[in-house]
Amino acid sequence: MKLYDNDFAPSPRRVRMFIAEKDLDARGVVITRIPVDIATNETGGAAFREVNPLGEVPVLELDDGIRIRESLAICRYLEALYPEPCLFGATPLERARIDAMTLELMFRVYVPTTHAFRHLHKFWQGRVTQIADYGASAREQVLEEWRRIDALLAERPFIAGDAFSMADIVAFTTLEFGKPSGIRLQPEQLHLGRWHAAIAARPSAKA
Ligand SMILES: N[C@@H](CCC(=O)N[C@@H](CS)C(=O)NCC(=O)O)C(=O)O
Repeated sequence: MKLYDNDFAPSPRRVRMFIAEKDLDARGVVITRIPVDIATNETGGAAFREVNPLGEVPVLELDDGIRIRESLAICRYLEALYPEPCLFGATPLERARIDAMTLELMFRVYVPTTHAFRHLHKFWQGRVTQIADYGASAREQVLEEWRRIDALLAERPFIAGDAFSMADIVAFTTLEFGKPSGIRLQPEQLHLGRWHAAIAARPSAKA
């Protein structure tokens, strides 16, 4: 398999963390990383649009040439092929809880974090129309969400319950991605801080 990838972007990082948690490299599953540059707009170029008409990474290409896009769909596919360790839940209730937290994080935290980055950071200057007030408002929304998640983590060790899951991967990569836009863990967020330190200590956090 091939993974169209980018070292700095959060969506392909979700897939790399997932692959690392499954230890697929050590298990002999060959997934060759193909770097795609966002900074030079390789993602928007004609060659990459052949791979993904949306111009986004990650894309997983199977050995027969079939391509799967969307990080969550790619992880679901790999979970079905390599069920252990289970990262999307083992029982119907676990699956529902993990899906609920994963989707909540994607819509309520990840998407506004991308808006803060696009509208506030110099990386996008001259490439998109930046509206600073909109970026600042998105950042406020995200900071409020992390305050809420801090409170939620007072009651459980991981984002979706007692076990590490896909929801932790989405949360961790999103929190890390917020840094360049001024979205950071606050010193008083002790539960979020404890959780972040635990996830950062996992070998997959380096992926
Ligand atoms: N929902 C998609 C989002 C993919 C996405 O937004 N990818 C970004 C990097 S995180 C990208 O490739 N951007 C290219 C660009 O903006 O030119 C997923 O989870 O795979």
